Amino acid sequence: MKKQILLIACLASAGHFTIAQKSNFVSISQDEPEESIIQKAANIVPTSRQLRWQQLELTAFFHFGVNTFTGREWGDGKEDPAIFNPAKLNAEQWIKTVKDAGFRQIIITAKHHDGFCLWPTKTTDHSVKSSRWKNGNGDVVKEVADACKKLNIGFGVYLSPWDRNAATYGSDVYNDFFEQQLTELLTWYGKVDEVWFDGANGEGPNGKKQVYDFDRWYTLIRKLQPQAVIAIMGPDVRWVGTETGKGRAMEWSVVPANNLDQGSIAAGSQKDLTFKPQGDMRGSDLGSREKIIHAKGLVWYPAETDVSIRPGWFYHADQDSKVKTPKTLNDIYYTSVGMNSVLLLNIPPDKDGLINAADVKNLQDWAAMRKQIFGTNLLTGAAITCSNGTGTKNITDGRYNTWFTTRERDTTTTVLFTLKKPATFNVLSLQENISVGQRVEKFSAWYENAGSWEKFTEGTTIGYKRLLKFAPVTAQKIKIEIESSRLNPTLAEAGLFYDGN
Ligand code: FUL
Repeated sequence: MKKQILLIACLASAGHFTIAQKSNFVSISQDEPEESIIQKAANIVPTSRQLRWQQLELTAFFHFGVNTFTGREWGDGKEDPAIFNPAKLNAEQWIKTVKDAGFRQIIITAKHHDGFCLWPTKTTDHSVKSSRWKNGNGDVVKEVADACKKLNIGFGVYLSPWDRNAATYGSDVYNDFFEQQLTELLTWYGKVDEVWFDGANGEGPNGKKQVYDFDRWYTLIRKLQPQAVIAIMGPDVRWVGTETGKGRAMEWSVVPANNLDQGSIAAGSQKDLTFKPQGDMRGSDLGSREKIIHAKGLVWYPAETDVSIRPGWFYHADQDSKVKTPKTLNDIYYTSVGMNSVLLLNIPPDKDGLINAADVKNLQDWAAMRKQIFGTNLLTGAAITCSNGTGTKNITDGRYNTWFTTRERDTTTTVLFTLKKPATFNVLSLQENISVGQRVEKFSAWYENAGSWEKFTEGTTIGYKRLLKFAPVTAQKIKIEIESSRLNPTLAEAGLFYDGN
């Protein structure tokens, strides 16, 4: 609870907590009627940093460090820094590879649990300074940050609070040491767009555990890089709860604020559990009416789905044949981006300091597959009608910021599309305009078949994006029914596509 209060104070001090109706947090009084709680939930909106982040859709993770050279997944902090020698390192190749595949932001593991720093930190010698790479004069973080700037994509850092090398781990001094590392990363490399903390909290070299001072670190990030989202062990972005690439079919970005307790996030962050029916942040339902009506507060806290393109987070040569196929990556796209979350796909550079050819090829083929599927919206050019809506034409223009809604407080609607000629499709894409809130609770999609309407798919939440795949349908008349919404529903985009893979 203490953490919760501090967290809210942190958001408030950052200037993103207003008492106006439109904010990313509301509190709820004890005897508040259900209707009022639902109205409040429908009016919670992302902060500008959260909105920017959600619209990225695809972000890339680069796990790189001493583990790349030892073949381990978790180093013990006793590695000789000399082993780090990515002789052909070319950060532009990393960034170009992911940018060409549609990624719009990256996160580099500046320090993993082994404590080895990829930048020449002043806090420890356990870093690139003591490696053979560039005779100790190199800086991986700088090369990556510069490449991001040059190719114009977002830049983020992963800094592991768990440090198996730092002698001070397990004492207050470690929190100062960590703050200094964070300060270097946030002041030496220009703009930082995401800071990623995981919850691992194991023992340090002296067998002690650390009490992390997250609140102090959040304040520092807000001060030095106010546009950066703080992810996972942080207030802006929530871990979806698995590392499988599969999100929730019903994914609410508005959740009870009591869920933000950092302790329960930490407890689950190392585990790949299937969603539990209720309880902590890993349940299958975090934000339905039943969940929010007993909350003390509600907050915009969207999901990020992290998964590796390989079985491991770090590069291992014997996994070159196990790189996820374009089809598997595409399935993950449906269950992450298509389930109202951002995909954080890990693509680990190899010992040479390059993205391996196997990963490059599958990323290129997956990007081509997405272009082929989503390049043609079969609803484009259709006649659109809706008895209680406004501006329906805007929902197939490919622009997120033009949108449709119903008359105020109309919480159901039917949008009818008449195509110029029949088309065959098996994917439906819907997007709400989340800049006014997430509202839709239930929808269905129908096609006209010889004079009668048949349902071809349905769902609960939409959020930023919902993708649904179903058996192919050929039709000329299609209707989307919003059956339940917390307030007048919005649609920013609607699309029908054909995925032949
Ligand atoms: C976890 C870590 O323990 C893994 O090594 C990896 O970095 C993953 C993304 O987060 O918490």
